[in-house]
Amino acid sequence: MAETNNLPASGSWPEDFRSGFTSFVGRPNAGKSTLTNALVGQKIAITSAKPQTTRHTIRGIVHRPDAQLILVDTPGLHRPRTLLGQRLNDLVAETLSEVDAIGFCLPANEKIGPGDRFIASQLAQLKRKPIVALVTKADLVDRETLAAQLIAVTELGSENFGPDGFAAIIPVSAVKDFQVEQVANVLVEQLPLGPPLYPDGELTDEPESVMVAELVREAALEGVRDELPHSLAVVVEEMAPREGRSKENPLVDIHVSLYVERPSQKAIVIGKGGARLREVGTRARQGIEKLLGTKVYLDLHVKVAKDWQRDPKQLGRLGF
Ligand SMILES: Nc1nc2c(ncn2[C@@H]2O[C@H](COP(=O)(O)OP(=O)(O)OP(=O)(O)O)[C@@H](O)[C@H]2O)c(=O)[nH]1
Ligand SMILES: [Mg+2]
Repeated sequence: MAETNNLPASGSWPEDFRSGFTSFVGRPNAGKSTLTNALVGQKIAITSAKPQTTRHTIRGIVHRPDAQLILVDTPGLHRPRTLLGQRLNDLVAETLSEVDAIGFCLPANEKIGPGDRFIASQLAQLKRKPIVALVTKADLVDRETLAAQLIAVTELGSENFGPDGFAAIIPVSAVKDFQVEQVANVLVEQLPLGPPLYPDGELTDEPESVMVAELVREAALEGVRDELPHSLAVVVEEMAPREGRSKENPLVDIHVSLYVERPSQKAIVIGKGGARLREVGTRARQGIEKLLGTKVYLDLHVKVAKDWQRDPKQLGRLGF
């Protein structure tokens, strides 16, 4: 939860200051994490073209003169097929019950489908919580398609949330920075009056080790196909400053394990003569050095954890 130190002194924020939590939900790949990053103004959540990229809730904090908006990015909601899928859905349900308002992400370039209706019906059970529809990826469609989608979303709203429907419907493009500010404005309107909950300047409460593991997973997802993305889990085993380095030239040693479900997948991740793993390491290291602001020695190991997505014991060990 929020840190108690470094918070602004009592009374140093305006009387009409608002603060609170909102969460983005939507099908896998709907653009939730990209929008979270755009609002926070920094990459705190990894994104990819593969569905089910996000696997845990990530808090991003938007600081404004009039408000502090805490965004909780969640894994995409879908009908679960594995124990991992079930755990992710449970996590989303728990998050939704705790936030002040919800942003329901519906991509502009995909017709509303059973997956969206499933989510709408789940949201309808949360009584009296403002739900804002965000029509994401608006840059990918022309005006007519966008207009048609806005009408379809309006209908989805009145079907599930009574005649008033959604609290608002906003088309947005996180990639083209179209209406991102407007999304923040509307979400802030839904928040209760209250003091800042996080210290000024803090953009996330994600531990560094988790961000590091996520950057490695993002790099490893790049360019792989089929079922592999779901089979991949990443754990930071050790992270420590190298001893004997000067203050001006520090180095952090990071040892990371990449878990896959089958030996054949291990071969894919490693690549011919280790070429693919080296590429993953290089790409991840760049992101990690930016995050930590120091040079990094990154050591990657690929291991097989047979069918971990379905195995409660292994899921626990991998942090789910
Ligand atoms: N053109 C365009 N692409 C976008 C936009 N927002 C997201 N994308 C792309 O859509 C894909 C999915 O984005 P994510 O933000 O990872 O989606 P997500 O909803 O967090 O996905 P999960 O975590 O898997 O549920 C990525 O390839 C993004 O680059 C947008 O506004 N415009
Ligand atoms: Mg995501």
